[in-house]
Amino acid sequence: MFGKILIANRGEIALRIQRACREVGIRTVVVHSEVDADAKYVKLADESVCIGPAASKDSYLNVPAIISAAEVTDAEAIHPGYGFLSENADFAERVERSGFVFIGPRPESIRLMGDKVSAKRAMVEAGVPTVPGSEGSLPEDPREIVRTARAVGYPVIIKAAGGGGGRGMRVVHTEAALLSAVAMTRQEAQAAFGNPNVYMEKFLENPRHIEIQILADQHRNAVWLGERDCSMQRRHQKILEEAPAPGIPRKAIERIGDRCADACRKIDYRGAGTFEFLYENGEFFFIEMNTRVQVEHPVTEMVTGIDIVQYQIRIAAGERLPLRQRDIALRGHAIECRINAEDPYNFTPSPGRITAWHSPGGPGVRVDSHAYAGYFVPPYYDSMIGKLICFGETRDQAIARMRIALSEAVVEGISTNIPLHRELMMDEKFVQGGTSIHYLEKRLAEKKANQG
Ligand code: MV4
Repeated sequence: MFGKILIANRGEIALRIQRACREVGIRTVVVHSEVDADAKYVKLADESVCIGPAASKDSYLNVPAIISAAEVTDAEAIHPGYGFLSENADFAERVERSGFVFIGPRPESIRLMGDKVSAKRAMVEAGVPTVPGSEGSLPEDPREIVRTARAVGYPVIIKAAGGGGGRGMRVVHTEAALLSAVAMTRQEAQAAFGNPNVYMEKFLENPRHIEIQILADQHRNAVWLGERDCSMQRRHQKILEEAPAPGIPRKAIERIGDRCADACRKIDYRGAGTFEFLYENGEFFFIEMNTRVQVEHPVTEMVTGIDIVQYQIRIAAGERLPLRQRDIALRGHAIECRINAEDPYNFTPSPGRITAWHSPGGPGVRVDSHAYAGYFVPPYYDSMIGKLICFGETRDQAIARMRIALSEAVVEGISTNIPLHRELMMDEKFVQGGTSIHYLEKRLAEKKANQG
């Protein structure tokens, strides 16, 4: 096992990774920007290295500075967390070439999944169901594009191969709008990702966003750890996630989970990963794979009892997964509310000094946060300041505990989205379960209209 790991991230996930390291007996180095120097999670690490000014590009994205920090502190491995460099294949490669272990998949896997066209092709080959659409990238020939769209059937969606997470896509409802939409998506894709390739899919009008968590080791062992329902989102930002997904037959989940684990073995995937699906009319359609630990991993940890971050480290160290699929049982229900420093209704960021902070507690309550009374939320990074996760034997119990936890939570000095979460926990459709990816935006629009 590693003696020392460098954490190339900040905030709650830097703290989460430290906790996993501490449990295994690994010393930690945290790298940080100038504005994060005094944060308590930096002080909690065994060592810390300032790697540059506040702007991410000068610090958390500064590859030479991060590698140097690993060299001077004698770290053996680098954990990238989520965001920042976590899905950058060139970074993973530079880490390994410099003699460190990248805690994540092989660079080849990151690259394969980073290109959404090659990711989809790999999934088709591995027997994972994908959204019907073009076979690979769209050709130049306009007649062929028109023919493909007719075969798929309108509405279609044009997506950039270099995109993902909602960037670089366009819905097309009619043949009249098709070719200009393809041209514009190509141009934007070239400008944003340096890759003009685009592909076409049938546009699913009202799906849910369901994802499968997997763990795979370096010895072709792979297991899936159940699913998460991440449909509650606004502008591609998830607000709340839960496990399991309400109302989806277990048999259907088991079938798709087994396909995902199989696919991992076929492509020799290593580490933690997430298969993203759209779910509509009882069917799953693969859209993308994330090759990192995700923000919402705790809900899976709560219902499986498995420490995903600890396994990321063990897998990177070459250990064999001691888990067999039949040993993985889901128990109860977990819900995660992302706590953001933002206006709860217009969503503008609300950085600043937290003057009062009270964390909720009690049975089944987990708070993953680096914040505290006196902490200054810097304006330079993502507005998420923590996650409140509640477990219950049933979904109703998880909701009941989340209501209580949200009523106990106190954050003063900045605005947070806690009031929105309190409302959602009382929302009839949410309590019923199974809302689509469009539910939250529709609900917010209705509320705004009613206010005049
Ligand atoms: C889609 C879709 C409907 N049909 N693909 C958005 C993010 C990216 N990961 C894929 N996305 C979508 N792809 C087809 N064929 C609708 C979305 C989508 C979405 C997906 C997941 C979560 C939230 C979303 C919000 C809007 C659109």
